Amino acid sequence: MEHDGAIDDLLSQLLLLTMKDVEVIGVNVTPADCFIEPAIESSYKVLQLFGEENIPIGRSDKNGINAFPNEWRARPEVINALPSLINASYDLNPYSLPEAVDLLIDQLTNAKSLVTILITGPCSNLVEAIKRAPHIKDKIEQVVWMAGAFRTQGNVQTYQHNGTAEWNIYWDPKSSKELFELELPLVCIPLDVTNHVPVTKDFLSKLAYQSDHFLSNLAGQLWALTIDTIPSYHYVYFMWDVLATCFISMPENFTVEEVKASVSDRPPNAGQTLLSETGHPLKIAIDVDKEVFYEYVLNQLKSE
Ligand code: AGV
Ligand code: CA
Repeated sequence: MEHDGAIDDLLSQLLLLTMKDVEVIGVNVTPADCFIEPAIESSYKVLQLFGEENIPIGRSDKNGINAFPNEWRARPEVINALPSLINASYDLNPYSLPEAVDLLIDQLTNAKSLVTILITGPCSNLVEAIKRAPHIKDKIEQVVWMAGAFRTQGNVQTYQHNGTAEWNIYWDPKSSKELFELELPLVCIPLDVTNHVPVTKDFLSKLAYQSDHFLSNLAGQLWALTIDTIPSYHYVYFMWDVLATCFISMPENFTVEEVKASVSDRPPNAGQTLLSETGHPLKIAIDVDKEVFYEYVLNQLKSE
């Protein structure tokens, strides 16, 4: 798993660890939608909840081309102070961890079978890993990436930009463009489908009624941090990464389309994913069975 430390990235890591058929062989953290030290701490604490602290964590020190707002990056710091995580022991030196690209190359090189790469942040580590060690391409079964906005507006609202891009691509449009050009077996879970699954009060209410389960209680605390009061699209928190994570275990509940697309790497639409016949083949999810999805998440969070 490649994540970038935001609240739904941590929830996604947690959810992935509840999936009985999934063996997680490494977690890379990139300081995109987070600052790195607190994000490594929470990532490690989540592994520890499952007794999985032997899963290696890789540390990325990449700087994106277009940084996330600091207010968003600072939010994950709160995670480590939550009642369910504050006392989890944390005896890890974040500076002693392997570098993310090295870890990715090592884990893929040594893998005995094909590997699925779930990316819930930018794709910069993967692209650099393939440049440095092209042989790892043959170890990739599939890349599942929460990224893009194909037939809908983006979620980047900033200077020098026309609002067409999704943030995970916009952070590093150059690597994103290169990833599409590599033509890997790639499935994007873009805003087109994540827009269907907001974090609703109804969902949080159901979650709270099952909060005697430790994971439900923790997840409820995490999602509560995402509820903003301003009722505009840009303040709605969606199940972005959580939906992409569910694609790993329930792909049959998604509608997937084969398309051709490329990525713009310059203003005013840097990071826009453009559908065109001259683009590169990939798959995009365009719909999901919402009821099944919300039910599945609630159910998995009852496992501890
Ligand atoms: O564009 C969605 C990506 C997902 O990987 N992230 C959040 C998810 O982790 C960026 C993002 C978009 N809007 C945000 C974001 C918001 N309002 N707060 C924090 N991050
Ligand atoms: Ca993310």
